[in-house]
Amino acid sequence: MLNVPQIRSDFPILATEVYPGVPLIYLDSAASSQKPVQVIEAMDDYYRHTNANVHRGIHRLSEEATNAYEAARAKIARFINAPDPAEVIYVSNTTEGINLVAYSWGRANIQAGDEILLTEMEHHANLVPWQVLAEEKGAVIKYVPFLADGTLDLTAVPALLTERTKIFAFTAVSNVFGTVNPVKQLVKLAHDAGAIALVDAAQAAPRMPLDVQDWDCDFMAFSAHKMCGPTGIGILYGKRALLEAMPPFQAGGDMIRRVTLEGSTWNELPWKFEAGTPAIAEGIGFGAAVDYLNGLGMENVHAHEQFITNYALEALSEVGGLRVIGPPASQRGGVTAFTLEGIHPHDIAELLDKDGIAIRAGHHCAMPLHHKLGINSTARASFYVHTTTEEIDKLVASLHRAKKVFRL
Ligand code: C6P
Repeated sequence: MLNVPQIRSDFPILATEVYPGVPLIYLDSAASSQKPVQVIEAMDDYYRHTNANVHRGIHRLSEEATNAYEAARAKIARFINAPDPAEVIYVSNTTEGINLVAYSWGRANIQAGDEILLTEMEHHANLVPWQVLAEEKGAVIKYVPFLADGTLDLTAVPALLTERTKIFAFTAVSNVFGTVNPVKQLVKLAHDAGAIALVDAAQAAPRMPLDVQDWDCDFMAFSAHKMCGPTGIGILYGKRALLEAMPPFQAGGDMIRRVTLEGSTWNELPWKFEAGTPAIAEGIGFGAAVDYLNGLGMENVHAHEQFITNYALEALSEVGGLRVIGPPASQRGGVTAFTLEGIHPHDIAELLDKDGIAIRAGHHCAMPLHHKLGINSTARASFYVHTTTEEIDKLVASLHRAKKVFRL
């Protein structure tokens, strides 16, 4: 298990008082995680000592910056067990990673009448790029339904995968239900039907070990900022053969081999997909975040989340009128969305904030999921490596206070 007091001392922001005498209780890691000092210092060190552009200069600083930036890519490749760092493309976030696939692979491979399979629990980042593509190409989108407990209806998947299905894109962990989906099984079903599989790992990468070779997924995207790293960077993993066959996503410097006034040829992987000066400090910070999580051990991170989630679900069940959506703790990551009868989720979030507790309220960029449940929004508490049972107790006490304010 994790040494939580020691971990807490790594996160400077956890010493913040949100209001005088009111310490921060950060339960919004699923939106963006806090950053340990190791990540902050790696980025600070780059700016102080090796700041220069990458892949361009032959001067010492540029070489050092390039080495650090590419070393981070290699660490990320090992973190997801990618066979080759060239299959790891830096992107700005999960959203850009999925858009890259929809624009580059999608426009080259999807034709009128082809089918794209998604699920009803997707984040907008894994819905809208496919809707835009389908609209443009005259393709059809189908959705795997979710059941009342917030898990996917796995029995529906085989019939939804037809000979016209080109891609099955789904989330590994729901950002609302917290549901951990059976990725390996879903990828196999896609492959058996002749489709490729894309995994949205935005919520999985921070909380469990990832292995793209074991999953056998064709693409996978996630963001650094939800896993102790900086904003502005993420990765798209893709199998080499697919990436080689795809046209570039954006064009400009760095992604070319040779440019003449008549035309251009493309750089090799991964740089073919990385146009312009990249987020260098962020790449280095991403590498430091991977080092940090590896130091904790992803199995331990996962075990801690399960422990805290279990504790939270039990504690929340004692609040009258509170309804948690999603499956039991054994089937979910540390994301707990709920409604409280008689109080709007935005009012819950505002009252909790007065006690220093940061949660998210709204549709969490999953409007179709909420629509199916017949609600507009939920309140969501999300946990991470620094979350303690005392913080959950304070969440529950604050919810009781909120009910009193509303005379419930
Ligand atoms: N979900 C949340 O509060 P970006 O914004 O590109 O880093 O990540 C998009 C994204 C994609 N898929 C899933 C499953 C996600 O949870 C997210 C981000 C945040 O739930 C911000 S909306």
